[in-house]
Order: sequence, then structure tokens, then C-alpha cells
Amino acid sequence: MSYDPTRTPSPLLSDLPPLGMKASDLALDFRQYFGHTLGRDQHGTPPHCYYTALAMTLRDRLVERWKRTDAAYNASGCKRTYYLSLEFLMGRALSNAMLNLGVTDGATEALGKLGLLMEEVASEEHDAGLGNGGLGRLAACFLDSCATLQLPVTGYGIRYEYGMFRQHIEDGHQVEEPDHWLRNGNPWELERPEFTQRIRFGGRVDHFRDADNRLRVRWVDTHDVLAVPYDIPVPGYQNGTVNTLRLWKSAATDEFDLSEFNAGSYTEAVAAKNKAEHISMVLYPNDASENGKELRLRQQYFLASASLQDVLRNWTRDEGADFSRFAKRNCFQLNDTHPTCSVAEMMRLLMDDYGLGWSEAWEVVSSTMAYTNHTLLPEALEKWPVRMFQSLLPRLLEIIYEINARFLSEVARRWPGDAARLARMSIIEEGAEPQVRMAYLAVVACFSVNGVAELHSLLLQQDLLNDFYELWPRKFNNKTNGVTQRRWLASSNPGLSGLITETIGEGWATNLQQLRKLIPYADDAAFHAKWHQAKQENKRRLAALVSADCGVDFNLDAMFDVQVKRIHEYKRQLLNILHVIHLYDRIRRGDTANWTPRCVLIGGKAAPGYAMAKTIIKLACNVAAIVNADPACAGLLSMAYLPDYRVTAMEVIAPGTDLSEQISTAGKEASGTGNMKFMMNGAVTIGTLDGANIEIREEAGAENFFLFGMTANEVEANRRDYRPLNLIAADPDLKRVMSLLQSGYFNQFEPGAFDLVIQSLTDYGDYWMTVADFRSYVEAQCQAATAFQNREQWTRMSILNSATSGKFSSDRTIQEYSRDIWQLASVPAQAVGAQPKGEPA
Ligand code: IMK
Repeated sequence: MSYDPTRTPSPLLSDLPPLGMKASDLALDFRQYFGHTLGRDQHGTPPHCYYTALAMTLRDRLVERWKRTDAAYNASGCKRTYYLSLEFLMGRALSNAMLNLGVTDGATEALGKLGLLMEEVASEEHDAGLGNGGLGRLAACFLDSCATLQLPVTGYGIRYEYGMFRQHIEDGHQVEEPDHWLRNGNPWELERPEFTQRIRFGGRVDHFRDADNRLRVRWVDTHDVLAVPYDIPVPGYQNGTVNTLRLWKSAATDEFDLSEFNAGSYTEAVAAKNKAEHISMVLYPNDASENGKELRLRQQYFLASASLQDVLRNWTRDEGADFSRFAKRNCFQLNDTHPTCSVAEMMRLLMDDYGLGWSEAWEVVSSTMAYTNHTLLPEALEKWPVRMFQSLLPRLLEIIYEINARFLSEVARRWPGDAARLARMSIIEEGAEPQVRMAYLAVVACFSVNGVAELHSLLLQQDLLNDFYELWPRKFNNKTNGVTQRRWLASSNPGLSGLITETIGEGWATNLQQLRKLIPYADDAAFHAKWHQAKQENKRRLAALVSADCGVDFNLDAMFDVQVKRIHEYKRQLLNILHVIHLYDRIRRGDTANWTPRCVLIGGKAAPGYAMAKTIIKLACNVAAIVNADPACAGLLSMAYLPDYRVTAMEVIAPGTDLSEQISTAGKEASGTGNMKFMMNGAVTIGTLDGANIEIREEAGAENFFLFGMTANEVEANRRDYRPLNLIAADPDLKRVMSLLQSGYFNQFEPGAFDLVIQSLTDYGDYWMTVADFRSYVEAQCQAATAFQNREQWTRMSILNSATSGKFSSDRTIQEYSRDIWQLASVPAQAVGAQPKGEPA
């Protein structure tokens, strides 16, 4: 068939009749996909095919709404925001799609008629684990809220072939296994090769004069790779909006196939092709720590360049090279410094490709880019060696130098003669190995800089970025994190959400402050009984998970005491373990009068190169083994280490938790978001005055929160003459705990296994001040234990925590981003089935 360019495809291709939403409609489509598209029948079919058929059935309904959303955004000419992030920890999409389409019951009924169980079918979905922890999951919650609020926000990220590794525990040690999450295909993604972008690396910069004798710059002799987009639908809650998450996959350019192959260097050509495809191969498994690998910088530039070119392609298609109104219509939110290459890349594209002058280009960049900081920890602040930048991104380095020169002259004007300040604030850190400080680059270029909880934002202004705060106080602002109640309450906790809806109506799903209507029920006996019953059912689900994955039996009447998060010294899982050892010691000594039975659950992944974190996992496992095997502990204390903590596990864990452990060294946890999921589900927090804990306690009331430990100010003030050995010697309980550890009680056949941990607390000076907070932690744990014995008191606290969690909806967070930074307006999509305006029915 020859291609006739004058023939236009029929409008029938876009005017499709609306798809039915009833159980019978879903069942029919399911059978089509299952029987025809997947070519299966009821015999010997791999179970994931049932899941895929259901996902395809739902995806069609999402695609309908996706196109209408896109059309509405285009027609309105609205301002848009692009959320740039190296991580999107989406988890599973199926239940979320059903909830948001409002077809959960219909789809369950449809499967039932075909002899299938929704729970089993849904369990076939792999988590999209394209993130490490809080930062990546926050991006996912934000997308959910943006779609629900009908805000034109697009996520841009990387389609890692391998997401976060799967964690096994063997003999108490973490073993990592690659997560090939795409093995059975990904029914949610739509490949869009027509929007492929070309990304350059290496080469050199060529300065020349063009025909008009203007100085121009060319970046030449580069090694290019392609960025191919895959779009994932992001549905809003029952509102017809479906936004986009666009993930880039790297691919070799065609030149590899042609020139290099033809030149006869076949194997080198294949190797080069491989290298190109490596960029999107694997997520770096480091949370709040950096490793400085070149491939990581490649990933960062790859994301920045592909996404910006994509946005600019759309802009210039409609507006040509006129950027005067660009900032009115576009905004970029940088999720930490990871996408900060964008700053220099946007300058490059505007100047070198679109011919703008420096000032014009800078005006565009500095009025469209906004930066969110997610940590104060120095080990997580990104710095890239100038040498690496020079060889990988020479044109970007030139631009960064120019940004820095202009910036430093502004500093010099403001503080004449202050050389120390210039050195402190320079984007380039001088030294044996000069480095580019990415956070400074972001602060200099962005019009907004925000932290993720009140304390964190305050510390950014007072400490980490104080020089910049003095220069530009108005750039700085706070946006306290939040989580989406659709996933973290409505979908994951049907028992409690059913009770809540039956009591106060369903408005809370899109307005979480409505949970406050539960406050009057905190003293209602009948409501208490139902609340407790829902919690017990959730504890049963959690206990089943623990039993299946850890082989440990949890007693449903015990207090479920849970700490799940990445393993990091600042999060102080070690403090929790020391407390368990202390409880064990008390049981051994017969000090069990008025005992509250307790089941301690710890879970989380350690970065593969983080030796201390891995030792902490091993210690937790060994302590658990000893405690669980000791008949003296039966009915009083159990402990389990949950392997492979991930989004889907948290959907079972948060609803079944009584006590939420948020025990970081004050001033170190930027916000925390797990703390909010627990609170929403009626867990009570034991925590330090750190991150969002402070705001959680403010909302819940001090009497509904177990507070302990030093404040951030005390931590820094006490550091100077801190002597952990003296504190250990002065505390008989801690002394016994340390003796047990030091005697090898928990590692009888593994000599030296815990030396690292013991030394960190003693010889190495206990940097995270675990010892300093031990006594006050034990006391707060006693208060929690006593409170738990009074069911009425505990249930009251549980209800009040959930009832006052409204602030921690990511809907609130996104409304603040939209109001203060993005300045977006909602743009509703036309309902499916409705006639377009102005056209006859
Ligand atoms: C995390 C912080 O550690 C959490 O406190 C916070 O709740 C979450 O971000 C969301 O704001 C990963 C990081 C990071 C810095 C660097 C890297 N901060 C956080 N995760 C690589």
C-alpha cells in the first residue's frame, strides 16, 4: 500500500462511543482481552494473565478520560507544572484505578461471575518500585492529588528497567535481588516513540560567529542517546481527570546500527549500544545518601534534557521562538537537587538552540524553576566533581561557571570585601577536587526554595542555606508534606473507611479535614466498639502477613509496635532494638508486673553499600530470634523483621498498627511521611520533636502523642561535651543492655558480628545520640504500654489521631504548592458521554 499524504484519517478514529461502566460491560471486555488479545482459556493459564486482562479493561476507561483531560488542558491554554523527579514510587495501580473510576464493586462482581477472586487477581501486580522511600512516594502522592484537584501537572521521570531491589533475609542478613518488574509486561504504560528526544553526552564546545557575526556556541562530537517516552495514566478521584506520568527509557540512536556497524566494528558498536541502554537500566538504591557515580549524573541529565526538550517542543509548536509568555504558562518543580541539571540545560537550549541572549534566557529559567529540598544531611547533598561534568557535559559546565560568576558578583556587591562569604556561597567548591554544589545551583536559579516540614524549612533558613536566606529571604517557604488518603485510607483500610463513611459521610475522600467530624465520637461507646473491631480485623491481616513472611506469630491482643522505613542511623532503628533488649532483660529478671504484651515489627531496606545499616538489620533479626525462642517471653514479647518492605506491604501495615515509631534524632528527619499514614489509620505515635512529628503532635494534641528525647537545639548544644560512656555507666538499665550486647549474647556463633554497632555507641562517640535519648524513650514506652492497657483510653487516642490527621492530606500540600508557587487553576475535563460544547447531539 502506498502512503497518500493528502488522505486524512477519519474522525471515526477519535469519536468512539463511551465504554460501559457496569459489571456486565467490564465482564465482557475482560473476556475479550483474556480470550482474544491474550489468547487464553480456563486451562493452565498463568495467573498474571487474569490481572493483565482486568488491567486492560480498566485502562481503556482511563484512556477515554485521559484524552479528554488532555483536550481540556490544550483548549484552555492553562498554565502547567512539570514535576521533575528521579523517583516515582507508584506501587500498584489496579485498586487505585478501580477506586478512582468508581468501579471497585462492579469489577469485583464481574470477576466473581467468572469464578475469579479480586484479591487473588490483584495480588498478581508487581509494585512499580521506581523509588527508594519517602521522596519517591511523595512524588506519587502528589500526582494523585494533582489529578484529584484537576490541576494540569505532568510528572517526568525515568522508566527504570529494574526498580528498588527485592530484599530477602537469609540468616539475618539482607540479600538483594534484582526487581525485574516489567517481566510480565506493564499494561498501564503507553509507548510514545513519536515523542522521542535526542540526548547528548561528551564531545566538546565550539565557539564561532554565525552569518550575522553573532557569537554562537555549538556542542559537537557528542555521543548521543535517545529518550523514548512511556506514558502512565494518573487518574483523579471520580472526576473524569486523568493526568500523565511520562517516563523516559534510553535507547541507542540509529547511527549505531548504520555507521558503526558498517565500519566493521561490530562488537564495539554493540557495546556502545549497550552503554546507551544502560542509562535507564537501574534505580540507584540510596536514600538520603549519595554515591557520586557517573552513571547517576548521566541519569540526571538524561531526565532533565529529555523533559525540557519535550516541553519546549510543545511550546515552540504553538508559539515559535517567542518565550516572552513562557513563564506565565509553565513551571518546573525540582524534586530535590537530582534534576538540577535542568537549570543549565534550559539555559543551553534557549541560547544555543533558540537563539536567546543570556539575560532573556536567565529570565525564563529563574521565573519558571522551583526547588524542594528534602534533607539537611551533609552526606546526601549532591556534589559532582568538576572533572566529571567537564567530560560528560562540557557545555553545561561552561554555563554553570557563567551563572556562578554573575551570582558571585551580586554577592560581592551586597557584601563588599567578604571573601570568606564568596568562598562559602560559590556554586563551585574549591579544593583538591573541585565540585559543583547542586543545591547552591538550585537555590541561585530558582524563584522558590522550600523545605518539607516547618522545622526543616526553618533549619534550612537558619543553617544549611543561611547565607542564601540573608540574600533572598523571600525565595524561602515551607510546604509540609502530605499523603493521599485515597490510597492510604480509602483503598488500604476498607474496614475503617467504611465505618468513617457510615458515620460522617464520604466527603473526607476529597476533603480530609472532614475527619474532624469524628471528634465527638471519641467518647461514644458504641463507636468505640466498632472502631476497635475494625482495628482488630486489620491486626489480623497484619499478623497473617508477619506469619507468612517471618514465621512469627503475633498475638492480636498485644500492642503492635511498628517501625518501617529505610534503615539509616539517623532514623535510629537501633534505639528501638535497644528498647526490645531492655524489655527482654526485664522479662528475664522477672520484672513483669502489670506487663503490656507487645509485638515489635521492624522492616526496611538498607542501601547495599551501607555496612552499618546492614549490621542493624542483622542485630534486629538476631534479637528477634532470641526473644521468640525464649519461653519466658511467650505471651509477653515477640519481635519480627519484615523482609522486603514496600508500598504494598505498607497498605497492610499502617492499618494494623497500634504504636507508630518515629524516633529519629531531632533535626535530622526532614519530614517523614510514614508517620502521617500511621496517624490517618488510627495509630498513636511515639516520637521525637522532629520533622512533621511536631505538626502531628500539634494537630493530635500533646495528650495523644508519646513524646520523648532532646529537641533539635538540644542535640546541637549537647554535642560539644557529649560523653555516651558516662551516660551508659549512670543508667543501670542501659548498662545491662550494653553488657548483653557486648557479651555476645545475641551473636554466640558469630563473634564480632555487632562490634560496629557497639563501637558506634561507645568508642565512636554516638553521633546520632541514641544513648542520650534512651532513658526518656524507655519512659515514653512505659507510658504507651500503660495507656494501651486501658482499652477505652487507647481507642479514644486512636480515634482522635485519625480525626485530626486532616492536615496531612497531600491535597492540602498540593493546594499550597499551587497557590504559593505554581499558581495553577483547576481545569475540569468534559465528562465521558457528554457532547462537546456547541456541537449538535
Ligand atoms: C526524604 C526525607 O528523608 C524524608 O524525611 C521526607 O519525608 C521525604 O524525603 C519526602 O520529603 C533521598 C531522599 C532525600 C534526599 C536525597 C535522597 N530526602 C528524602 N529522601 C537521595
